[in-house]
Amino acid sequence: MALTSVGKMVGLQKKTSGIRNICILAHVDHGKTTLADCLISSNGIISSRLAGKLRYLDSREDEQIRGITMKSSAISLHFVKGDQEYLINLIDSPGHVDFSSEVSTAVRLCDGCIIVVDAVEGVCPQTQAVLRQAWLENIRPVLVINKIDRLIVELKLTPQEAYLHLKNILEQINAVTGALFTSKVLEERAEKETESESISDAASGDQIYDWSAGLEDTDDSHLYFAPDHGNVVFASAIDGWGFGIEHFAKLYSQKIGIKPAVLLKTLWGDYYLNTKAKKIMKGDQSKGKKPLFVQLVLDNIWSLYEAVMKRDKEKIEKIVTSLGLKIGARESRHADPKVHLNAICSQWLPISDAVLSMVCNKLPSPLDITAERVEKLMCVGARTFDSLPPETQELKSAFMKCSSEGTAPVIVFVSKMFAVDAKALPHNKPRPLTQEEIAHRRELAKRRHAEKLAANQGKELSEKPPSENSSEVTGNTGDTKGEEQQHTGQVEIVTSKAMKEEADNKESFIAFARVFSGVVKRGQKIFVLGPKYDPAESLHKVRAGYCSATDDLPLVPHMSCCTLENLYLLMGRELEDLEEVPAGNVLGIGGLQDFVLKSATLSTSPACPPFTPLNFEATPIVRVAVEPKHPSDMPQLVRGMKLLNQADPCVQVLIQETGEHVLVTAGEVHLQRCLDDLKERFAKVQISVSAPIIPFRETITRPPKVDMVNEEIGKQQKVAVIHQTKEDQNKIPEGIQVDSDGLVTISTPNKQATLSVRAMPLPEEVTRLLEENSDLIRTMEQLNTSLNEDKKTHDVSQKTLDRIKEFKQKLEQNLQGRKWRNAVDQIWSFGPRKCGPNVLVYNFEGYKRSVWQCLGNTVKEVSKYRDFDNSIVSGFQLATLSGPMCEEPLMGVCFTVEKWEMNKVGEMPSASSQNSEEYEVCSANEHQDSSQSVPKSPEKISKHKGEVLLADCYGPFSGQLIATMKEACRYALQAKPQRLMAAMYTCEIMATAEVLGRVYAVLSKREGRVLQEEMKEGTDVFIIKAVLPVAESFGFADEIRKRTSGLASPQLVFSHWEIISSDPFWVPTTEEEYLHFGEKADSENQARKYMNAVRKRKGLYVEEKIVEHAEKQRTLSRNK
Ligand SMILES: Nc1nc2c(ncn2[C@@H]2O[C@H](COP(=O)(O)OP(=O)(O)OP(=O)(O)O)[C@@H](O)[C@H]2O)c(=O)[nH]1
Ligand SMILES: [Mg+2]
Repeated sequence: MALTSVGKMVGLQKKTSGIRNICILAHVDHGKTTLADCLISSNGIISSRLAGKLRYLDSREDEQIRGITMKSSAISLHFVKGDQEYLINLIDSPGHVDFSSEVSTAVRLCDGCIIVVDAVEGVCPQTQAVLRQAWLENIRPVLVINKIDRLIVELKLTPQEAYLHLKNILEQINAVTGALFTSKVLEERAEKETESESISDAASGDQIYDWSAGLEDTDDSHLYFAPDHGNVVFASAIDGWGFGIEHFAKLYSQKIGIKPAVLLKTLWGDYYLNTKAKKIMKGDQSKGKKPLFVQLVLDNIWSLYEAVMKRDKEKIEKIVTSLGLKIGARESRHADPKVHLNAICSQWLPISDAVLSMVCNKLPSPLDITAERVEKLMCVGARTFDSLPPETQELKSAFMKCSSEGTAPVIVFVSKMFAVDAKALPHNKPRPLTQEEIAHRRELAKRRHAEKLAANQGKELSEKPPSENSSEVTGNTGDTKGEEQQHTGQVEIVTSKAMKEEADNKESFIAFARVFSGVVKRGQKIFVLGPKYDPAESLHKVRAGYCSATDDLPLVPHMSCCTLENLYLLMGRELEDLEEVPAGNVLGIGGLQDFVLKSATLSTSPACPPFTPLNFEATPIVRVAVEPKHPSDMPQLVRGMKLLNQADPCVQVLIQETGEHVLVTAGEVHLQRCLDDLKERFAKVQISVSAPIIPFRETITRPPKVDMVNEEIGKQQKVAVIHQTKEDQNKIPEGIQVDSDGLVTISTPNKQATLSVRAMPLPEEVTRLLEENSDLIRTMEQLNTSLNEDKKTHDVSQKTLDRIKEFKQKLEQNLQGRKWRNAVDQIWSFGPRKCGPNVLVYNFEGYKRSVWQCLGNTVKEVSKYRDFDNSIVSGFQLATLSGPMCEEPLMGVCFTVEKWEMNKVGEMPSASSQNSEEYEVCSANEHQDSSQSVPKSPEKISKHKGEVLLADCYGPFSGQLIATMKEACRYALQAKPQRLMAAMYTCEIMATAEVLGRVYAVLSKREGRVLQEEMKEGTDVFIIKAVLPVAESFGFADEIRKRTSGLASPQLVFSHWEIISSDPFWVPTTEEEYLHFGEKADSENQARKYMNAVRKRKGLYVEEKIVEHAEKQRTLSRNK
């Protein structure tokens, strides 16, 4: 097929109803890029022989070498179906978990997606993950079951078995969709219920609670994948074939004389053909009947494969002629039967036709965007759509219309920035000339030639021919005279040299974007709205419709104005210049690198809200520190890291307090790619990389009941008095009282305040709850801050309030018993960073400010504590950010402040006095009394208080309080048994029975734990689910691959934190323990090993005995 010209594409871009923006999603290696190749080859961009081998969209070198996709990339295809023409903007995405952020960026720009599933492997973890992502973005999926050839060639299934296997896969995938759907319906129903509840408050008390009510009256049939709905294609991308059942329904309706509609309904399912009666009967397989699908479809494919693989020439000939195909001699004589097969199949059942017509039929055009999706895109965080300013709400109709009229506001979303070599930009490279241009040049050259001849004849040689415009002479038309060629050649060299120099040291960033409304034009001015931009606050500052020069743009937070320099059509490895792009299209935008970091919303209307942030599934967890090999290269490295940060949606680049430059990536493969990019593209300097920095968490546990040799504690004699005292020595702080129950009491250096703090481990479920709801906690924090500052608060949606209430309830359910009484109501703060998995609880009289303020019942706090409570919270934040073991963040700890005493104002002694007992201590009640008794001079008091509290030799009082609180928390923590927590990966490994043993060996060597092992139905593949500490995971995937000769390949996904059961400070104290471990206990203590490694890395003091008794070593032979 001929290449489609850019002009044609531009024409198609204007017909919005014929546009399909789609992405291909799947688990790693299920054949996305191969499928994309087949679709691309239908447009003549690559030859059909190379389709599947080239992997055209894997344009990076490392993608080709490793054979996995790492970046999503887009290409526009032209497809004709009947008399309709379509423009398909196709995005290929990576399947490896490390790159799941690339999937998020792709999904946001699309209206539909093709889910690819390997017919052998079936539904894998990433298949579920991408289905969930598609679901979260409200985009419609269609299914391609790929690699059916493997069922024939590798598994050697019979058609009947293959049918059952395929049916099974469909059921699995529909089960995943079903689960997503059910959860959503239930949620919606709950919402409706609360609404109606508030209207008719419990009118009928004896209503029966029927949880399935919502499910029954919702039609969900369109959600499921079913071949008879036309949303499933069976394919083998590598062999170039694929079909939907309508193809066969049409074919056989003529042959056997049954209506296509009937066949379409019965071709998939338990139906069989009664040949005598010429009827289709519903039947079961127990009667030995072949289902229609087997009889009419699979049998044919199987026999074709058999014939070609066995090189049965006669049979092949028969099939080929009966199908009316023409196979070239080259293919039919090729040594590899696969080539022959590919030639036959791709003519018989061309995969691109099947897939693209399914896409055009079943997936929506940009015009069909749903109101639900629009509202979801426009409402950030706790906002409701109704709370947006009216101008903003009006924009919804622009979204829905997706209009390209001149008056429509322009709305564009940039989902990621990607770097291209400046040399690859269209205006920097010579492009092939179109026919018209060649003709035009020929004309020019002829004219010039004629002029010259005429000049020669008229003997007027003094005038040179007028010099040509350099932009016109980049190619060689083949028709010009040698003289002109020289001339043009020179111009070309000069311009290209200058460009080359410029391009050499420049990476150009292109924004990967989609136009949701209006027409973007080159040179247009547009607002760039950051994720925190709030139209409600800023709209009045900017005149509506205002978007002129950047200079006099009023200062509006999170908003800037820029010019769209270049617009590109994304064509895989190539980019094509465009002048304008109408609504509904995916495009590349150049010149935004100074305005957009990773993603942004662009609009001509300042009323436009920023789009909701992308849903990222992966948690960046692998950290390394990088530094240049030559210290003088530091500036380049810093610049390079900045570029890398911009070019990758998921990487984090940090500079730590220690001055280290740290990269945080999603996994090993991602890390490798980032380092390669840094070395070769962005920094171009030699770098050295530290060993991965493994994150830990610190926590405390309940005191153990048994000791290290499983003896009950307290029954044996403690013998290790030496250890005991030494341990205590470490902990003895001056002026700090620790009672037997772990309550720590400590005073500020100026003795003005005394705090008592206790640390307790939180139940596991509570920690998990806190982690899951960290976003909610952050929202609560924002609400509370604005409440405290008496700022006008945002309209909080009822939904958010309900979520907060529900969260509180769940906490209450999990924190029961005497020691947690009132704890939930008295939660003061979360930490670290005010949203972490630790809590601060106050448990003293007279204080009332809790995190639940935002739920309404606010009490204005007017106690003496008010001025300083921030210091206490800050101290807690600091303490939870780095624990005493190895300065890693805490997790699952509750600190209770049981006493907070402040000396009575006005009786301030000098700070040097040591005797704190003398001072009168006031409780909150007393304070209230005293403030009532001296109501006349509040200023005086505060002035006095301020003077005394601030002026002492220990520095500002608030600072002292922070430090004291931090110390108190640390000692409280040390009074309890401390433990390290390790980050854990889960992984799913697929392995065949032969290599199973070796997989287990590797797992146990690395402290992995197998959770589950099951056999995949119909295959000899085992699926092993295991957890593995992140600390032991480096090189794990490689080792497994090597040990199993590439048969097993795990993907590691961060799952949770787990307490390491051994005590890092443990030393033997009882007789049994001495017997078992020896005096030094120098056998492995995993927790201590980890702890010391972290301390060493951080340059902290490590208590390690290297040699205890130095003895001269002697060899026996010398001794003789
Ligand atoms: N037997 C068989 N192999 C296939 C088929 N389609 C793809 N493959 C092979 O599967 C491997 C992976 O294919 P890719 O297209 O790179 O897979 P992918 O889904 O793009 O992988 P990632 O992008 O890394 O997630 C390649 O070796 C392909 O040759 C098929 O239909 N049959
Ligand atoms: Mg790929």
